[in-house]
Amino acid sequence: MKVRAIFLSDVHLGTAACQAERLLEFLKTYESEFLFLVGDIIDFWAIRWRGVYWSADQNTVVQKVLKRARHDVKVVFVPGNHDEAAREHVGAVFGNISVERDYEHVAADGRRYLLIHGDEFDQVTKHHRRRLRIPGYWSLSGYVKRRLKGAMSFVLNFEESLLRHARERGVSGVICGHIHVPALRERGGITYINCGDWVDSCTAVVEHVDGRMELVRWDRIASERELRVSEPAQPAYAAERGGAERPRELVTH
Ligand SMILES: [Mn+2]
Repeated sequence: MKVRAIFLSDVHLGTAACQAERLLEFLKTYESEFLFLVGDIIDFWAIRWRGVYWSADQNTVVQKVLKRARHDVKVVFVPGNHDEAAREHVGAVFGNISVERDYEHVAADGRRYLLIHGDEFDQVTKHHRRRLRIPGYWSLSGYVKRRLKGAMSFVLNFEESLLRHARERGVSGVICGHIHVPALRERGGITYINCGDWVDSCTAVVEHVDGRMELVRWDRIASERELRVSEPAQPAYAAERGGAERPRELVTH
């Protein structure tokens, strides 16, 4: 399927938790003019503390991204906190991939979106996790999964901070990642979009040729396909916009 842009975050290559096989299925299905990597693509943090886990599928993900960059797809990498070493290279171009601290993308409908990983708006990561050597997503996953007091307010505070930042920057919306809670919703005239991740939720965001943004839940699509193999072809994506989402449903391990 041809879309205008693909937005991915929190792939966590280099860890056993990365669902690279699912991401490859997604990338086989979607082609785009733009590919935005919104942070925590390679998990240097986990590699440093736990050692590297690198599968053939993870290798193929990297190859596919580099190949797209070579073949006229504009690829932009906005580093996150797990690949923050790349932040030292902001402004540089590697293999046709430009590295940016944050990035403004103008959608086909003229709406401007600020792309930012989001860790600087997570007060817990900012002040505690680095010191305690706890990687953000693991503790947050467990936190949300166990429905601990404060998990929901953590998510809402994060969204609120990103929306405020978008408003200050005068953009129509923000596209981020970091907390592994996929979302696409409007609040106060500003669109909050979180790409989710490829550890728990297997989600990505795509911009259609008319500028419409869509949250693609690849896990759901893949399991529907498996259930309906004998039925006629299913749509290649599930449209879903807005609506409140309960984060605990999105954390599956
Ligand atoms: Mn992160």
